[in-house]
Amino acid sequence: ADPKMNWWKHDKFGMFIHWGLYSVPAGTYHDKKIKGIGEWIMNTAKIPVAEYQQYAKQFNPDKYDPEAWVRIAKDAGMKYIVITAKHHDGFAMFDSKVTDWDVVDSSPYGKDIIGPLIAACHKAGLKIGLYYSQAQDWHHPGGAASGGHWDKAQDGSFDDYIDKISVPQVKEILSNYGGIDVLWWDTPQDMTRPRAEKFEAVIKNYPALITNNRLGGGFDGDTETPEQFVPATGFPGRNWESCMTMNDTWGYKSYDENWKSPQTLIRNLADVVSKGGNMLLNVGPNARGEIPQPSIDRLAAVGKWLKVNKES
Ligand code: FUL
Repeated sequence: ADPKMNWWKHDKFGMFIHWGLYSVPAGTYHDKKIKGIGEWIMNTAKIPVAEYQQYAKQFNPDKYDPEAWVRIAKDAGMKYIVITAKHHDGFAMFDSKVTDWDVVDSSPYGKDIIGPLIAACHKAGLKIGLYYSQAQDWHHPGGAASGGHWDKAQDGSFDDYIDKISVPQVKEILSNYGGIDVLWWDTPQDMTRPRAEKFEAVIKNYPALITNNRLGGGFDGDTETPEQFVPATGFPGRNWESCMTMNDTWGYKSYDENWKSPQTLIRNLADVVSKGGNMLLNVGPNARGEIPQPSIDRLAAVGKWLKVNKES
């Protein structure tokens, strides 16, 4: 057993946060409700890069209160948080030096989102992980896109994108703050071994860092990542973490009210833990920086159940 996994195996329950510019359209584009998960709206609706860029000008989360988020997680019995530092739309929620496509340079908010959440987690004794979309990037030229590019502005060399945007940004998020516990890769489209090795070379400098199995290029990482399900028999011999939504989207959609009941969420948590896994349960804050009330209510119910059953 790998000692760096000790806290993770003990802690079992974390909060996933999908937050980015997609919280501005919130599932609607040109007055049309766009089907599917909210953070994919740019791809699903084939929104041109220049048009999607306009959402940045509307991103000004006046209600963002990372300490309140951490309290909500803690009261739910969660011990760690994983937040999207950059999702597939390529928009960095931190101050990146290798692009202006980030919250500090391109939004009226003009401040780092990630740093204050890391600080709040550290202060409260929660572990913190960063999600980073290393392959898909629908903004920077050359970035991968599921289904292919739909705008000429996206064309370019994937290797240049890896070398000039993706790898440098991974270096940034790991070195800017310190104390990052998890790096959560996603959708390894076109990730060959030589490409993945460039990321491996960076994370080697962080021996305590836990990474998932989504880097690609044949690297297993530390954890399996069943998405939206509980594997019947777990993953014998592997650490694993089910990630799940409370409604039908990761990123905020204003009209998705298909909430799972607290009973279902508690049963899923017990199911996962009984099979030896972790649960990463998602919230999708809105563009003002609020976690939707139905999510808050459900997390409170889970926390109450854990307390009654003497969680420690
Ligand atoms: C998927 C992504 O494409 C979704 O947008 C979401 O982030 C989920 C957790 O992973 O593969």
